Amino acid sequence: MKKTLTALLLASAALLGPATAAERVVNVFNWSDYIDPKVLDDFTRETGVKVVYDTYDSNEILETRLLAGATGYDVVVPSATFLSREIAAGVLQPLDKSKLPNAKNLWPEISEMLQRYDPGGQYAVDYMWYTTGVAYNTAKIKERIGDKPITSWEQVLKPENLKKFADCGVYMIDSPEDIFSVTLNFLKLNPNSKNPDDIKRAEDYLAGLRRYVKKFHSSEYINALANGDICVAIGWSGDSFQARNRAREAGNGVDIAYVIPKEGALVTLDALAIPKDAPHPEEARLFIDYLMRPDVAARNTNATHFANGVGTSKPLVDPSIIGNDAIYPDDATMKRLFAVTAPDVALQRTITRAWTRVKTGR
Ligand code: N2P
Repeated sequence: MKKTLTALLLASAALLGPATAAERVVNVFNWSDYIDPKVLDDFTRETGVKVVYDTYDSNEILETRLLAGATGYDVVVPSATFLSREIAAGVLQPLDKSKLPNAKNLWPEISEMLQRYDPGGQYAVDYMWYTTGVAYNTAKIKERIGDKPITSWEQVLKPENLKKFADCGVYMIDSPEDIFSVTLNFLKLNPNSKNPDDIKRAEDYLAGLRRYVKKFHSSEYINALANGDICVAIGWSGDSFQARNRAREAGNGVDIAYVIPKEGALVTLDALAIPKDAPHPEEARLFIDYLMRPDVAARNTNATHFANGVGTSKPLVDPSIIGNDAIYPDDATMKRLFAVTAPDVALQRTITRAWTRVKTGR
C-alpha cells in the first residue's frame, strides 16, 4: 500500500514538474493605455500562453533598450519612423507571414502606409494609427476665450494665445517628432524637413511657448485632462478620447474635446514587431496573430479609441468610434494629414538636443 502511494506521489510530481517548466510565455512591451486588458486574459485562456506585459510611453525608451539588445521582450510596438531605423539597425527579425494567418485581415491602405517604413512589409504589421492634435476642456476654454471652439493651431501655438490657458494647465507630449513636425507645419515650413536650420527655427519658436507649458509628458495627460487638472494638451487622438470617457465615467462634469486643427496634423502608425533576439518568437507570432483577429482588434479599438490596422474589424467597432472623423478620418480630413520619415542619425542627434533645450529652457 505504502509503495503504491509513493509511486502515485512520484508519478503526479513528474506530471506537475515538467508542466510548470514548459509553461509558455510571451513578453510584451507596449505603449501604456493601448489595449483592452481583458484581451490578454482571453489570449492566455485560448492559447495557454501566459502574457508578461510591460508598458512605456516613448519611442526613445523603447529604442534605447532595443539598441542595447537582450531586452527579453518578444513583442514590441515602435512607431513608424522608429520602426524604419530599428529595421536598419538590425534589431528586429523578419515576420514570417505564413505563420500569421490573420494577416489576411489587414487593411490594405494602412498596410501600404506602413510599408513606406518597412518596404515589402517584411518586419511589421500595423497595430494602431492615429493623429497628434489638440485635446481641451471645453468649459475652461470657453471661460477664457469665449464661445470659440478650438479649430486652429493658432489658438494654441501662438504665444499670446497659449498664455490664456497657462493658468488652467497646458501639457504637451514628450515626443520631439510630434511637436517639431506640428510646429514646422504651423510655421508653414515642411513638417518633414530634414534641414537643421528649420529645426532651429522650430526650436526657437517653441522656446517662446515653454513658459506656458506645465509639463511635457506622454501619458499623464489622460488623467490630468479627465480630472480637470489641465485644460489643454497637445496629444494623441485615442488618449484624448480616453480622457473624455474617464471624465464621463467619473461623472465629474468635465467635458473633453479633441480636434484635428484645420491646418492639418501628423498621422502616425504604431507597428507590432519581434526583436531579433526575442526569447519566445513562436509565442510572439501567436500573440501578434491574435491581435489581428477582427473581433480582438475591434475590442482594442473600443477600449482605447485608437483606429486599428485590421480593416475587417470595422463592422465590429462601436459606431460612435467608426463615425468619429477624428479617430477614423474621412477623406477630407485625411487630405489635411501629413506624415514624416525618419531623420538620419546626425539630424536625430540635433533634434534630441534641440528638444532637451526646449523642455529645460537651457
Ligand atoms: C498610447 C499612445 C500610443 C500613441 N497611449 C503613440 N505611439
